Amino acid sequence: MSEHAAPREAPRTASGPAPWTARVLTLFPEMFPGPLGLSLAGKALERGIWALDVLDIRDFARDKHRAVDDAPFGGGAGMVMRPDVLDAALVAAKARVAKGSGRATAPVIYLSPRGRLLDRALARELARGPGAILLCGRYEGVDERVLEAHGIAELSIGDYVLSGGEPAALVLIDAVVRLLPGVMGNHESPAEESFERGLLEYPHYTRPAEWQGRKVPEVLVSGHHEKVRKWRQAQAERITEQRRPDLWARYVKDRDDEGPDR
Ligand code: 9D3
Repeated sequence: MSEHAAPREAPRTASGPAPWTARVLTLFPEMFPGPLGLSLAGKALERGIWALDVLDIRDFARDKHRAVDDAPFGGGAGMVMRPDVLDAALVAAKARVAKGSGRATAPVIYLSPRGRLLDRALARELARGPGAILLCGRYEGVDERVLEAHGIAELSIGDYVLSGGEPAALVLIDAVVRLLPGVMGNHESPAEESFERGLLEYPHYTRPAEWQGRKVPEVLVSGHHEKVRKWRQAQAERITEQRRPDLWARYVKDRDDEGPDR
């Protein structure tokens, strides 16, 4: 008898193509959708624009203690997640992708402090695909062989230490879902956001027009839409140049490559 269920061929359904699907492998399934359920992403989840499928890694443990981890070969502190347990969970997750989407299987991503840094280009790339299988690690990490065997890419959300991959998976899902068609209102299309153009945001103001002696910049109350647009652009550039020389260098280069006469 096979240790795992065999992946089946994808049946086409009358319900149309499956939505973008996050399939999360975790030891803490109750952490999902978590804060995402309260946000824009939660609304989109209710509306079926994306789907969330959470698999509890412990369900794939075979022994009587349902052990998912073991001591590291070579010694040292902490525990390592077992490759056989993770493999069973990954095989199940891949089979569910194939069944649901009628498409190529989604990329498998291991959230890991050793990974490539998440950026908006990767979020966009993932949003164009059928979804993602997200492996969340706990303890010291996962057995290296399972990463090789499943061709898994590693992804970090920044150079600081988390207690596990789950918060990083929530960040990744949030960043991708808001790029899916129909998630954001028209007034706030992702392409119009400063960051999508490679700049930080300009400053925002609302009523009252004067607060604790501080006035809203005159141009914003003037009603000159073209002047407002130019002021905001200049502010976004000033703030980006001051705070993020890395973003500024890329922005200047992209701008000069695209249109030297603008
Ligand atoms: C105490 C263990 N650390 C030794 C220096 C290694 C380590 C293992 C596992 C550190 C953190 C973690 C848990 N982190 C993640 O799973 C994680 C993560 C992160 O910590 N920072 C940024 N992005 C990510 S994505 C997943």
